[in-house]
Amino acid sequence: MAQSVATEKLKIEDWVKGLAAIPESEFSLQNVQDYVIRHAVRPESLAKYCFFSRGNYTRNLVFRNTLFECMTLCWDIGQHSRIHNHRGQNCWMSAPIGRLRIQNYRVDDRDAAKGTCRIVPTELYDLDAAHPTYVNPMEPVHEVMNLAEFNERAVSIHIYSKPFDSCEVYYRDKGAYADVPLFFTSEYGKLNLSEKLL
Ligand code: 2CO
Ligand code: FE2
Repeated sequence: MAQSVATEKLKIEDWVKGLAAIPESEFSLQNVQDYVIRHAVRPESLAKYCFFSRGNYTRNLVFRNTLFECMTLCWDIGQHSRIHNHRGQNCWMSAPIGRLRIQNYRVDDRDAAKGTCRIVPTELYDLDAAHPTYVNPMEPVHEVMNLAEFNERAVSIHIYSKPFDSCEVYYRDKGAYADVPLFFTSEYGKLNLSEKLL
């Protein structure tokens, strides 16, 4: 995946403003990836959007308009996502703090009536500050892992266009998949009231 050649390090708020200045007609996979490569986020500016939970990785909304949403995901050591898709939306990811491993999957024999499929591991790669990436629209099912062996917390930034609040989760052993809702732990720096961080 692309090598970072970031020339500018911005506070997250300024980084998001720059993204929001890209017109909808130019919000393409390549243009946004170019922006992410050229503009890095200052890790210390993420503090307001960082909440860790022993239970699960947390999702923290930084910005949303009708075109895209931007959030931090905070991964404690050993935490990982479920195997999931992005509802056909584009996704760009960077990790200003720590390192994450990404496993992509191919979906075979999808039977929508039965909710069954077979998922097959394909590409495996790492995400860190020097290596931002985007989800391959041709193979959009993946799993993100902060491996115990990395031995450090990670904070990644995800841009989704357009925003989505549910996704498909794939259960490898059962050969099944289902819709699940997605929730934010915090929004705009404020912990959601229903959230009980462990
Ligand atoms: N898509 C997952 C989420 O929004 C995180 S894995 O990386 O895209 O919770
Ligand atoms: Fe994802």
